[in-house]
Amino acid sequence: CPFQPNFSRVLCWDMMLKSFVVVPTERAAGVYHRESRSGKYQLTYAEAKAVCEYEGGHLATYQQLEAARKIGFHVCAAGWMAKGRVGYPIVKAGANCGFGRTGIVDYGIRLNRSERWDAYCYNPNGKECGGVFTDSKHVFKSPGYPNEYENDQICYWHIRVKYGQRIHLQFLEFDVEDDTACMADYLEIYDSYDDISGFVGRFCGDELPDDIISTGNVMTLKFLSDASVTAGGFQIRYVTMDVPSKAGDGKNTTSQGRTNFLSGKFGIM
Ligand SMILES: [Ca+2]
Repeated sequence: CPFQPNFSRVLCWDMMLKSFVVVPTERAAGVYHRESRSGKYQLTYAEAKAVCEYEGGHLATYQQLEAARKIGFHVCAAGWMAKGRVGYPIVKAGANCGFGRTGIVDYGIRLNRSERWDAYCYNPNGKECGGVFTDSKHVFKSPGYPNEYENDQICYWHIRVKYGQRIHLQFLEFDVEDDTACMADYLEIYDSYDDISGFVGRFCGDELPDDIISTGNVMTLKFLSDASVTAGGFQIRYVTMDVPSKAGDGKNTTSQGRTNFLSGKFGIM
């Protein structure tokens, strides 16, 4: 243990997680949020566990959720964790979520396992359906790509890059069940930490959307498919842009950040 040679390895690891030491990305990046296709707060503990296990992972531990939070994982929805614990990760304090605090909002170990919440899974080798990404570039693929995605998917991708950087999204392939209002299957893009604020657009069909450039250093992508009809899926690349630019002015961007969402005022680092 670099701090206290007498500490046990477990305590040391716990201490390192709680300290400034860089959280191993691969450990944190395997954490993702799941909700029932029928909406928020529909999963019992057994169901939440089954959701994660069905995808080859397991319910995230409190420590894994906190590790993910430290690299920017922010979700305003309480979910089951391992051992029947419930909570959610807050990076940016807000009046409407997390009681104005940051950290894991911890509801503790629930005695009643029939309560219905969302789920936090951990699976570093899972299919490409969500997680938190801090690299300077990455290509998101719809689950199962290049095969068609399956029915009843909900994936959240959280992009958190360095403070001062922006995120440039480029659609490489795009084919999502088409309907006029994108009610069936869709990809939504948010210029914010979560899918509550900063809505940029909802996309479906097989036309490649224009590039999108964030106003800050975070973005959230949400993909949802309903119970019937699938399609080819998508590949979306992001790269970071170091130099603050006048994103939103260019004709190739559809980002519509609010006026209080200006460069340099919004960041997690
Ligand atoms: Ca569909």
